[in-house]
Amino acid sequence: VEASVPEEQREAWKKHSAKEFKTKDQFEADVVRHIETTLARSLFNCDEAAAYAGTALALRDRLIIEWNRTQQQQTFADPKRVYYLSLEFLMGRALDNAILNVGMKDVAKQGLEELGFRMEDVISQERDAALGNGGLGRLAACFLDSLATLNYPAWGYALRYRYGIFRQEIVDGYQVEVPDYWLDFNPWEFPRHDVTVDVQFYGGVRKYTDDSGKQLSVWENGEIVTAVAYDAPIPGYGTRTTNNLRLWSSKASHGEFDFTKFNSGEYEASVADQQRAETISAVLYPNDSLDRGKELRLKQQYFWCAASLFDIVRRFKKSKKAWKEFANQVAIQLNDTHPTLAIPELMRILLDQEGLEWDEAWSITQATFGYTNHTVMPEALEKWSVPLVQHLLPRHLQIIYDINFHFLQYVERNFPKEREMLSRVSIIEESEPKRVRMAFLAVIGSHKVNGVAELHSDLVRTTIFKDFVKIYGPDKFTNVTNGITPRRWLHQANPRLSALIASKLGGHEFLRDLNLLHKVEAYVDDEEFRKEFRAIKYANKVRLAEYTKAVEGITVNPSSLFDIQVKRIHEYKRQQLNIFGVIHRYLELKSMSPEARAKVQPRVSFFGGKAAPGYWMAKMVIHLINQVGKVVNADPDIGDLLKVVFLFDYNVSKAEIITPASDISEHISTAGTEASGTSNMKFVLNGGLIIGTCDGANIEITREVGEDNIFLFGNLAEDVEDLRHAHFYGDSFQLDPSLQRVFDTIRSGTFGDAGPFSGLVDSIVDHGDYYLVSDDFKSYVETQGLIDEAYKDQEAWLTRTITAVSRMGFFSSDRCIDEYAEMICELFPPLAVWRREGWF
Ligand code: GL2
Repeated sequence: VEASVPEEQREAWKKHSAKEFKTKDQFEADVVRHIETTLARSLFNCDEAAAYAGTALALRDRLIIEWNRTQQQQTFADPKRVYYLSLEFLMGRALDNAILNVGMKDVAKQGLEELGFRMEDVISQERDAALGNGGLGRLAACFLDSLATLNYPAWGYALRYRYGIFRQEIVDGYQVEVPDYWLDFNPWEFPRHDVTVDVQFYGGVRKYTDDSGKQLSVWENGEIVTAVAYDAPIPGYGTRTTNNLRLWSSKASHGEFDFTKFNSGEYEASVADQQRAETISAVLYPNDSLDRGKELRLKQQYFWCAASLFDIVRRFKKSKKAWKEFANQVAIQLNDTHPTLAIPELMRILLDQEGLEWDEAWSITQATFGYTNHTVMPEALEKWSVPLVQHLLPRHLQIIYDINFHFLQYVERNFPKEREMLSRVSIIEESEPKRVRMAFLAVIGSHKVNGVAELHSDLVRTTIFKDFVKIYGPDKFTNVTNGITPRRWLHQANPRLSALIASKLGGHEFLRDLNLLHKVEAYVDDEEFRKEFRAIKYANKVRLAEYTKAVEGITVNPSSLFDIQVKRIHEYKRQQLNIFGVIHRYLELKSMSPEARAKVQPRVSFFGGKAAPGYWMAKMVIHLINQVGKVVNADPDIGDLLKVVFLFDYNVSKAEIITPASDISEHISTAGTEASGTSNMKFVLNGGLIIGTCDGANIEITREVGEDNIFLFGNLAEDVEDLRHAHFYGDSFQLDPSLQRVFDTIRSGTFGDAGPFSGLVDSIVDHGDYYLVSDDFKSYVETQGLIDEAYKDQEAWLTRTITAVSRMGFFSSDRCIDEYAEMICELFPPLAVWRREGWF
């Protein structure tokens, strides 16, 4: 590797090379220097925001020193790198995590105190980096943490949205969306104005013959938009490895505005081009598990794939290795189908720019890509209209057709008797207009395909990709059950619990090897341990109660059972089932004698989550929750027996407060619809139990913690089809009388104007109840009753929660990342050796 500074001058460099702070004094010096010089403030006008900024900049310096070192080491060693392409990274706050990962928690806490600030206040000044919708984006963020912690040479690639997921406000019980402009001050990113890629759209394809007589294609005369790289350092925990998350921002290729147009007086046109270009990375699409097929979204996808692949190929070419080495050096993991265009894009580079033959280009491509599927729900599976792709990406459409041609030929040869299979597996759906099935393209272009929990991976194999299992054999399809990073979701969110565990296990090693948690089970009968465990849960509930009082103005009693459902609002996740259950509970309470009421277990039902702006049903669920809360919370008969709280603007940093405070959390999707879920893991790890359906990772959580430590209910995935069928064709649709009573109450106007809620009720009563709310209602309510009873025995409950925590080791995202590395990216064994022996 060539250095830009000659040998003789390097001494001065080495002498002055930046050093990371190590002591409290050095930390304070860095913070004060940044506050005084970078921010131009002083001790006379340093508020908490400035203290945050100074602290963040000091930490950033430190991270970037490690980042530089990591990148240099990787450049020299040139190992295989893994690239995680994800349109979403739901990072949350960075400061707390950075302080923790570099092991400077005490230094920073004391240093800030000496400078006159409380660490908690400083940390809470930071805005969340909310470049994602929900689980899929948060999973990507956990993966980055694990990749760095395990010393994998890994990069994340995404878009630098100017607006992340909208902020949610509640006005008159309705969701209102407010733009999330988060870039006012973002100390965590480094603009790399020298790292740019020109990305083409539209234009046409010209065929030509080169000097050797070979037929080639070139894509030309399109519109160019420039991608500019912004880098965010990703520190590993307890290691010096600091990886990179590269976010692309779009800008007009001719700079600020078009001078030719500007000079000829076309002022508006000159700026319009610039704005059009910038629109590409302007905003995150706020749909979770839903495909809307919008042109701008396709533009985002290609823009990001093209820039990322250019960057990856540029890095590979620096090593001067032969193309056949590409897949030994590069593993690209596709986080859902959003980056599937990377497949035809790599083919285009190899064929049109590098002059490779089809077969070689294809085998390189297939060996490079792995594809993770995150849902089997039809409305989420992306299909782009052929005319749209033709218009925007004419060369890619040709390549997709060629891939399809080769693939269908292969199928025809191997399955000559199954002609109907051809149309079923074709990448092109013969609809009007025709559409490109991105999931099929992703399967065909990858060497491994995985689902995200065992049940989900089974469904992937037996439903949406059934034919492909037959074509490629079962080995191509695998499972990697999701996980979460214990650094953020245990140590950061619940420092006291982490400290308690550390006190028994002799240190925090369990944060790097979560399986060590099993040793906690030995303390399940230890009185002192139990006492502290219980006190921690109570303190976490008090914290949430205070938060609820502060932001919602609702008083809740921390001794009540805290029942929490926080996640995106979606019919399949069935928040409607939960709120119908709450209404049922309310009606039961109302009809009870005072003596009976005195025996009831008091409960607070917390909800939180955003609805996609165009998702009417989800918005009405939010409205119903708020309206029910209004009535129930003001009912003097009810008092503390039941409270209903909708926590607005649920996001990652709020999850860190909410998650440790649950007694019970709800993961109650219709069986077979929630691919995995990851908040279920977070809640149990923090000492809460689950009420859930046999869906997604709930099943594996049950396997790990034991059936006694989870509350399962409802129909099984294998029965869902029959039940749906019966709703339409069976004997007349019968509602459980208590659900009928809930609907009657809603219709009677008890919770305000019933009009907005008619869709919710009708979808069940008149439109086939697709999500089986009526089928599962009874068993849901009964199970909630069992929970009330079980909770009364506080000692037994405590035993269950401690036992469950101790058995959660499997759900670390470190375990997932090792599985991906071994099975899919084939980074094993060299990196495993580095990992074990400490690369740095
Ligand atoms: C999701 C699944 O719905 C969710 O169950 C899973 O935990 C995550 C991560 O694998 O992926 N799929 C999806 O499209 N979104 C998810 O959150 N948006």
